[in-house]
Amino acid sequence: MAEECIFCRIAGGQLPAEVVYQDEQVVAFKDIRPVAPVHILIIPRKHIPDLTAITPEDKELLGHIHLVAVQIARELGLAGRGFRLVNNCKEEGGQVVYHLHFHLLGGRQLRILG
Ligand code: IU
Repeated sequence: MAEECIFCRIAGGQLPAEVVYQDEQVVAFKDIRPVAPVHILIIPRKHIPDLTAITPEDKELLGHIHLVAVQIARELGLAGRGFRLVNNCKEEGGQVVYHLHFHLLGGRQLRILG
């Protein structure tokens, strides 16, 4: 855990969040500034600053994050309609919080990225 990392503190329960799913490896919670009717962040408990910091050791974790995303999407009725799973990587990718996270977005028609 990185002491100064907000998402590590959310994962550790030291900061509040609307958690929708958690297990030994990941925590999923509602984004505080949602841009869609469903906007959930899925984070590993392990502190990984951004996507470029992953290693072969994280293969199983990354697969697990995707399985959790689909499970949450199903539970929220999005699996049939569709949704988006996004990672913003570093400055030009629009990353603001430097703890790896995936945005699960849905509940409205999403536009092509650009
Ligand atoms: P980004 O991919 O790093 O740009 O996204 C960070 C997201 O984290 C952004 O959508 C924020 O609204 C969200 N967030 C949050 O849900 N809770 C927090 O305490 C903080 C940021 I700081």
